[in-house]
Amino acid sequence: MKKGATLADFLENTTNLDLSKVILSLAEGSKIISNLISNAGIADILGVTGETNVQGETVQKLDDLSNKILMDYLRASETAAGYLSEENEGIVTLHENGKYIISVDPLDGSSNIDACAPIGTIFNIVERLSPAGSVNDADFFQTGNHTKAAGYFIYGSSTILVITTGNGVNGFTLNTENHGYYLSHPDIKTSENGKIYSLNQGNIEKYEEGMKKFVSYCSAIDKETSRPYSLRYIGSMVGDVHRNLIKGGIFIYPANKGEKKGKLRLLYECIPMAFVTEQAGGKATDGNQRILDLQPVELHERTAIFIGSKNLVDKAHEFLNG
Ligand code: AHM
Ligand code: MG
Repeated sequence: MKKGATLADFLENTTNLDLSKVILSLAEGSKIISNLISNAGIADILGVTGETNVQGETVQKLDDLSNKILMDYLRASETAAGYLSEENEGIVTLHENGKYIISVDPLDGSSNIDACAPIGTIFNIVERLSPAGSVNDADFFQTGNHTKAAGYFIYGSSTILVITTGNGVNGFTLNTENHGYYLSHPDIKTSENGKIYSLNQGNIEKYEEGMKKFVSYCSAIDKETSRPYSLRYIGSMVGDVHRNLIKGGIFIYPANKGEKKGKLRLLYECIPMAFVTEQAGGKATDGNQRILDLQPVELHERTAIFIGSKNLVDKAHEFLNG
């Protein structure tokens, strides 16, 4: 489809009506979130709520607001059946007759809010398995191979929706004047090679030997392979993965001494980002298996992740296994 197409037109041509309704309701919610983020300092919604979420993490006021906004908009879509969020302990039935199950990180990288750095909303959509009525955990425990649509909204210098319905990746920029999403990045393909590595290098002493060696490889001088690579780490998965998707690179959050399964959540962070990345020609693993092949067994479970340019992920594997 040509640049400038609306999100609604794009969805009409690429997916079914029920799934479109879910995606469009997420897009409407994201517009409210984007506006709140832009005006956060004035509206006095920076800072924390004083509560911790189910994972023991500090809840920012905007985490909480974003979660409520997305739930409300999804409920209004009527085709969304169930909702899982980083901010809710359990699953929520939105519509007993709904068809889709949505797992969301409402505001990823939220510790960056006060610093005005890019943050995002990540979503993964699968079809429900249960019959009409309340949804159950099994509806959510589907591997990434069952994902029907996934993507993220990045709230950065622009607000952009990057989405796949399993047929390539497209980016839509939010027009701040008429509040529509328009196709600005058609058919995004990520480079096979990259010159950026993104990880929390401050944790290096907690990394396993193979990881330490991979970091040394990235920072070593070698003209032929254009090393050293650049280290770029925002601390916002959406910001880091988006930059690497556009420019080529690898983002890693590995298992380490304090975090045996890494930090990032499988259902609403790693699976959707992996689906987008694979659809753009990249690769995503837990250091061993494809992220999309991992069988979820807990709502908020974590996994290590290696994601981005194919050859860089393969190179990291060489060090992990050797
Ligand atoms: P959040 O979902 O609570 O915001 O946490 C996830 C974020 C990711 O966006 C980012 O990649 C990671 O946490 C950064 O963690 P660290 O500060 O340990 O490097
Ligand atoms: Mg997150």
